[in-house]
Amino acid sequence: MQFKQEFLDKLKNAKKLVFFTGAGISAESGIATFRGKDGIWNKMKPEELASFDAFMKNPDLVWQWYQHRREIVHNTKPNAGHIAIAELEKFYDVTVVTQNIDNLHRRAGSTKIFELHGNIERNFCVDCKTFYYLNDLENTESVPHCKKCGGLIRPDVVWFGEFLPQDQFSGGEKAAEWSDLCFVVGTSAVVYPAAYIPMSAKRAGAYLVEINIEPTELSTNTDYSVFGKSGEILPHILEFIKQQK
Ligand code: BJW
Ligand code: ZN
Repeated sequence: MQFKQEFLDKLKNAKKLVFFTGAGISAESGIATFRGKDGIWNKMKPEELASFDAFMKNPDLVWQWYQHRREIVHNTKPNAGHIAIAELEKFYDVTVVTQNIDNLHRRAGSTKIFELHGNIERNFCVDCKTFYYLNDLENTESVPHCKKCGGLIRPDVVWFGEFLPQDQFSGGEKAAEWSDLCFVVGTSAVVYPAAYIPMSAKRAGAYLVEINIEPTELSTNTDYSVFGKSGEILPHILEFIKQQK
């Protein structure tokens, strides 16, 4: 695989890398993306599943949808893209800033991760905010209730109209601004405020590299766009670095 020389030179001299990732990086693990031909939002309406109003209107339906997605996540594994990012920690200071809730970066071995849209493994009570992991819950076929106050338990993910966890967003934004190279991998970059992060990185001087199977909203603003599957491209980048060091 041939990469642009300017990119390879930046990579050779870089110390801090940020990977800003979206659903596309997990596509090769068999997890559906949101938009595009086979995207989740083609079959389901986001306003009926991914908002607090939707949850309060039909908590069992929303809970069961997340249970179904948890099963998919539990039955899959990180792919070559996740693993290459984790291995790059041997050569660089690497931070992952992910919009994904699927835990696959952690399972691949990445150690510095900011999760902008929460984590499917965690849940909390909408009333008293007590956290629950799945093992803490007995009946998970219908929406569970809080052991302390009886409130509804929801997944700890960020739905439309909700604020992102402030520490995760500001930590991710700072890492991106301090990075030498910011890779934007497998995201349509249309959901805000997350999509501000790559632009903040570029404004602060980072070299912006996109890896996607097709052009996105961001493509006209990147320094380099590499089109192809992240599970194929990222291992090539790792190989190049291994040969240099
Ligand atoms: C591959 C590949 C391979 C495939 N290799 N690549 C109008 C303008 C601007 C903003 C807004 C607006 N109206 C509303 C808003 C705000 C809204 C928003 O941004 N909406 C836009 C969609 C218009 N944002 C919010 O509501 C956010 N909160 C907020 O703004 O708070 C402030 C506020 C508070 C109170 C009142 C008002 C405002 C919250 C956003 C939360 C997003 N939540 C979700 C669900 C998370 C939980 C769950 O998973 O169920 O997050 S939605 C969904 O989209 C999910 C994702 O993280 C997010 C981003 O999607 P992503 O990852 O980019 O996936 P795709 O499918 O879009 O793209 C996949 C890409 O991969 C594609 O490009 C493929 O080509 C590529 N690909 N295979 C490489 N093998
Ligand atoms: Zn409670």
